[in-house]
Amino acid sequence: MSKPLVGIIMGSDSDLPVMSEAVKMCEEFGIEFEVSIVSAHRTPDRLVEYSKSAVERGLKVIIAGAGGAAHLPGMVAALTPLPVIGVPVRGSNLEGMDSLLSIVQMPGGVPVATVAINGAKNAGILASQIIGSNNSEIREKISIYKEQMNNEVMSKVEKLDS
Ligand code: RP5
Repeated sequence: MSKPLVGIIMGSDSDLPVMSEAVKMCEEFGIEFEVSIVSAHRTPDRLVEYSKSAVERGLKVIIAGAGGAAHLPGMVAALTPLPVIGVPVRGSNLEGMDSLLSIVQMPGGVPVATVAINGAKNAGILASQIIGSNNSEIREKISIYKEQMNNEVMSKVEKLDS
């Protein structure tokens, strides 16, 4: 097994059902990844350690998901030069809007590529595309994935039109 290229982290194990969609996409494109719980508020020292060691451990992209006062993706982005993809996880009270706004509204200079509420699938695809920008085999898998999506929709169009 080679070293993980994508780090998939989340604030709580309660985020796992959502974040597992990112795991699935990394698996689909054959990308090595690691999954862990890192909480900005409950394990702040771990957050710093994880973010600061990410480059030397060989990670290329970090996907960070959190709900509520979702400070995890932004804090990771503040602590690493790697690209960070933020996943707002829908909590029980504010339908995920709290999480979305906590993640998306970053100050200039510290970007987090924010996907939709519970959009972990797209986070996994985007991370794969970033890895694929420097790897033709992965790029090819992404092209095939897009072609399959196109074909699925076109077969529905043809059925409706006939
Ligand atoms: C956030 O608080 C986590 O990312 C999670 O979405 C939310 C609730 O966490 P638990 O109370 O379920 O552990 O930090």
